[in-house]
Amino acid sequence: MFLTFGAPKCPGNNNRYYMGYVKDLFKSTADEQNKEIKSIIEQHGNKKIEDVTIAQVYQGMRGITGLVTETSLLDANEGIRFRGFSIPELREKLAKVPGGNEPLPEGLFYLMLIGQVPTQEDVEHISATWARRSHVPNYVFDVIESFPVSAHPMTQFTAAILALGTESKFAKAYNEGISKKVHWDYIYEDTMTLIARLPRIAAYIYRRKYKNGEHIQPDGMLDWSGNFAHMLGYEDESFRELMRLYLTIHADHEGGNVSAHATHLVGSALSDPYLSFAAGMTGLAGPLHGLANQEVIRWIEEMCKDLNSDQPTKDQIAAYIHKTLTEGKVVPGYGHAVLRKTDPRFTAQMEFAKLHCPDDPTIKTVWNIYEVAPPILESTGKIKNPWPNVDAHSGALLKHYGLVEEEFYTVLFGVSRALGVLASLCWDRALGFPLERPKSITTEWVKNFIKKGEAVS
Ligand code: CMX
Repeated sequence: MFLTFGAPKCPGNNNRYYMGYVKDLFKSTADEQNKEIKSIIEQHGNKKIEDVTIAQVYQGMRGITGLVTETSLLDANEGIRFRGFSIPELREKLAKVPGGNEPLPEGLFYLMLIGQVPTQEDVEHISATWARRSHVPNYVFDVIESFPVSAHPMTQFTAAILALGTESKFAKAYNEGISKKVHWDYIYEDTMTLIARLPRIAAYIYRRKYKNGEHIQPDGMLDWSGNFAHMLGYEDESFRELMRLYLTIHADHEGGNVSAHATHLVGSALSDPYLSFAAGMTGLAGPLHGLANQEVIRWIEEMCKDLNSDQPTKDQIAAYIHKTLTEGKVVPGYGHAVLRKTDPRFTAQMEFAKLHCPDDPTIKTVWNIYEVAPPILESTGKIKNPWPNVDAHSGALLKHYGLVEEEFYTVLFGVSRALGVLASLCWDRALGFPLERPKSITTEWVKNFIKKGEAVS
């Protein structure tokens, strides 16, 4: 049993932990931030951060600073920091279950939302709130059931999120004509409900597709990740610990990645959080982004099949990497648009594996790839980051515990990603960020621009 805090106390009794205090705290924090941002724009709004090159405009806007995301910041060499805290720091500072070693993602959500490390009571309050809101209406299951079982889990997941959106408090209130000043309130309410319900939806898809539709009822006394592991059908405490770590480290990676950016962009049109998050999930389902976790394990399994070995040698792995590159394919799990070093999310999973399952053959293969791949990728001369990203390790760990259905892996990523992108959506509305609408140009425009420049010089 995890929850020791019980029902949140009521307002007016002088206790900080009254029902709804997190929302009030969020609002007062955001009001302060809003004042500061207004004064920054007033005093420094005309200062230039950087110039943009023609190459950047053509090549996926790499390196262009174009949006504010308060929840986390990515450094190319050091990796992600959530509100200033690195992953090793989060593992140390965030609340855990009694006797546990891994941080509870509820704590990370609080940190991203409020900007302060939560107390144990704060974390238990979030856990209790999500447990209370976790009931998924039957029509959402009907939508999932309407898909062929063969449908990709990310397709079922996204459709279920859209179905759940018929309950959006924001959409309803907006239709009734609310003031812009209270948008954040309804976005916050939808956020809490949506996050609370995602594990049940994801577990339903998993059990339907892979376990003959034998569903497992939630256990409201468990933490968010523990209950998710339980509903998936994994009762091993060390798997629950893996889920706590997994759902923490995948939660956020600043604002420019496809899932975060898509959620933010769609949210800027005042689409409700369900629509916005579904957009993020359709982006996460791409193989260059979240689906890479599925691709990694497939690539390893194909290599093993090709070589007729469950633990290929380093020379064999090197040859297979060369073969993959020669065939014009990517080596999944390697490279990154921003990072230029080993992803600390990879390292955190490696540390977990060293402690819990160091002799697993697939995990050993992941570690051998880590030794062999970077110099080969670097030698191509074009791959900017030859180091592993988060997806290079996650599948092998899941497989170790028996969660071998790799098509489902991106759904796990998605459940976690909700924490970051929806906390950010709350911030977007609390700060009153406007509709996002960058300028695009044509190649004709670029050619004229070059001509004009040449004429002047
Ligand atoms: N294997 C083979 N080629 C790779 C590569 C890899 N792992 N990583 C980059 N490249 C190639 C690119 O395809 C590009 O080739 P072209 O010039 O022929 O188009 C070239 O190297 C330069 O790319 P880059 O600037 O280093 O990388 P990008 O910022 O364009 O792309 C990413 C980043 C992640 C899409 C890319 O590294 C990749 O495809 N990696 C494999 C897929 C993957 O692991 N994705 C997960 C990322 C993490 C996540 O979002 O979950």
